[in-house]
Amino acid sequence: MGTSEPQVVTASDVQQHAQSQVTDGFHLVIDALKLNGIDTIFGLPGIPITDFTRMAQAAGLRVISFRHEQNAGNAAAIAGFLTQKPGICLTVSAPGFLNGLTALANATTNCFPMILISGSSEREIVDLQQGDYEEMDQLAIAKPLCKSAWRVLHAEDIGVGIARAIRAAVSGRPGGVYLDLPAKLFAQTMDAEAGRKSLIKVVDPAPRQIPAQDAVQRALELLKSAKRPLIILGKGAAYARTDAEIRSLIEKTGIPYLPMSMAKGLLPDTHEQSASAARSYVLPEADVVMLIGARLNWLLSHGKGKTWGGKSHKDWGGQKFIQIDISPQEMDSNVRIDAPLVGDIGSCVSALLAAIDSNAGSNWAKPPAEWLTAIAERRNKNIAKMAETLAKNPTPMNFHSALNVVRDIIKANPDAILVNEGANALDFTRSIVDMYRPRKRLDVGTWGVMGIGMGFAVAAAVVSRLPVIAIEGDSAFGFSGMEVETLCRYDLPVCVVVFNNNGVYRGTDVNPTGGPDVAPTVFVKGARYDKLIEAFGGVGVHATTPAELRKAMEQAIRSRKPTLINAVIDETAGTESGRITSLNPSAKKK
Ligand code: ADP
Ligand code: TPW
Repeated sequence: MGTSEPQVVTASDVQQHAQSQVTDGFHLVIDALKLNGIDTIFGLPGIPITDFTRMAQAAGLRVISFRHEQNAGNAAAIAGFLTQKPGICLTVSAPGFLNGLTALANATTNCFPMILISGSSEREIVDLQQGDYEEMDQLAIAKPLCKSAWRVLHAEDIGVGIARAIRAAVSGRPGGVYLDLPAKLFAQTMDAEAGRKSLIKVVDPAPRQIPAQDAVQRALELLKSAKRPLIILGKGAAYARTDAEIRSLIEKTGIPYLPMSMAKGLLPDTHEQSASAARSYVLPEADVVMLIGARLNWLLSHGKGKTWGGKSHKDWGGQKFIQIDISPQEMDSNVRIDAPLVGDIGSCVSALLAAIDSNAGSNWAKPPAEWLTAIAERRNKNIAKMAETLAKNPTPMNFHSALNVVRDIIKANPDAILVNEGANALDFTRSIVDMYRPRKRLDVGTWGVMGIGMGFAVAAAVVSRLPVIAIEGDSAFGFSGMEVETLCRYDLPVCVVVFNNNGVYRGTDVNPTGGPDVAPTVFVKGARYDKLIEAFGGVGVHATTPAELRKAMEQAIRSRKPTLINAVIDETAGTESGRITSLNPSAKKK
């Protein structure tokens, strides 16, 4: 704001700070973050944090600026998921804070570790509600939406504040944390040596939680008794980074498994024990189900109802459940958990493997052949049916013919990170595009939230330096589309593919009154999203056939240039809300 000279923090300023006898709030926050291995901040500058962003950059932190705080927040959240370190989002007061809050709440819901740090206005004025610039009691508002929320008022407490924020974000069930830093704090000074001593390097921020032996035995006995066992892997398992142990458990026991969306690739989707293509068969038929880092929420139909073989939507199917989770309170949240195994996934899976070895050695009985054969039959049939659909080449292009290309591109580039949002664009991508490596699929998660696209894409490229492919419904893309400027500004190797079918879900609705407004789900027809990125120097491509899409995606991966492909999809393709049409309430009165 204002018209004063642009401020630049020079290397000599930094050196001066290092040598000076006093330090201040700005530098203590930066030093505390650095001391704890945090190297990147995602944010958006303004009063009172503009200088902070300059100083952080000068001090060697990577500061990635966004065009809207929600995208910076989503970036921080997914950086947390990908690195097991809390992702940091930095915002200005009131409106900036609120813009970041959706991402904080979403991170908490998804168990992603992140810290939202917001500058805030003067406490005395806020508390007396005297109308300060961007006045808001941010701490009170953040509290119900995250794991913990704190405010630091004194420079000497910054070390403790950052340490607690880090611990809260990554220990136990990971989640979002809010840290309120009033403007006045940044300018407070203190003796540099005392300041240095006040900082805390957090020791063992996410302590292992070793499961009790009797809980391990209970789980093992239940698993052994199973005639039709099934393992479900969730994104907690992907987050835990115990890929080898999980693979070993699955292969040693021979139990078929289902990966939840963001657990795809933990084992390659082409693994012979994957039951993904027989999901609707295995859920109701399984007799013992072991959940590893997955909750029995709506995404798993709450563990009951017809999906699980129950008679009506509230009836249990009669399965017995083993659940591995770090949160003891997760147990019995929807149905009875017969063998809760509480601890971190690494420790739990290792303990199970050790118990299997000492119980059965190499003689662990694989599941009965009838179960495996029945699954294989369904799976092969469904895969063959899908192959037929994918081989078709209709005009205009539809989701299947376009995703057949994406499927090949990911197969050829298994290290690329796939970001995915939309309704049909999400559901079809999840089921058609096989993943081969862990933590390569990032999507709308537990809430099914639109708007994660460009924030996730930026963070994935920044923390991994790997190519990123974002498959976006045209509506979904709109929530964060302005960040294509951010992709270009940082020259990130991101290829955005907008599946453009002229609207939310589809582009075919009509206004029943015949009036001039289009229907609520319809967008401008034939929009050219590719032109958006060209405005910022990126590569824009208009693709109307699978061949054009393939050529453009291959080129994007090769060049590593920020690219946006406007992939024109049949506007009649797709269904209302994708796979979850039934969640729409139906009107009793037509
Ligand atoms: P999905 O959506 O893939 O089914 P969820 O987000 O519902 O997965 O579940 C993830 C679960 O993983 C949460 O219940 C969380 O407590 C758990 N979790 C996360 N990290 C760990 C870990 N390191 N050890 C054990 N459980 C974990
Ligand atoms: C924050 C509701 C779910 S899916 C979707 C919306 C608006 C967009 C679907 O259209 P799109 O995909 O992206 O063009 P496709 O392939 O079906 O054509 N606001 C938020 N989150 C959600 N989930 C919605 C609205 C919604």
